[in-house]
Amino acid sequence: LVASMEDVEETYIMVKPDGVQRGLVGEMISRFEKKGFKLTGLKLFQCPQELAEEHYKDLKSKSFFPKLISYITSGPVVCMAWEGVGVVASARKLIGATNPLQAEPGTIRGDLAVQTGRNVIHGSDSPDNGKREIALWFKEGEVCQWTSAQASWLM
Ligand code: 3AN
Repeated sequence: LVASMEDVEETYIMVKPDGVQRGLVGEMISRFEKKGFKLTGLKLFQCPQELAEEHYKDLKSKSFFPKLISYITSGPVVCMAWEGVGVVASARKLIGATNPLQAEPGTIRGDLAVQTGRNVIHGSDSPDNGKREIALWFKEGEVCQWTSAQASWLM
């Protein structure tokens, strides 16, 4: 069963500073790999203030915005681009609810986090935002296209 290229989406996934500091990077990458998605971009990165503000610009009016910006810039993050059929919604399911106490066991936040303000990972909420965020966090040449050995039977 070969999916049409039109069904292939891309999403921006980011291990937040608490995930890096707690040594959870491998665990989180592993969940997306095992699911069967394709990693097309990966880097450890200290996020500058302006980029954090641009990324979260829709939340600018929220009371927690300053705390959110200082959290995201408090240490390095791991930036990832993932590709696959239905990857945007599926990644959100793998990640779980924004409030980790409401996230189902088995999800990343449900298994690994407690506080909304320290919820270890970000995932784009729509295909359009996936494209926008990958363009925001990666420079040209940092996202790679490659053919997975699994492609012929999984995709
Ligand atoms: P999600 O990351 O699940 O898409 P959004 O887009 O509603 O959730 O919120 C973006 C980020 O803002 C969250 N990941 C979280 O870090 C932070 N955030 C959202 N709501 C709160 C809140 N009530 N208090 C503190 N931080 C929040």
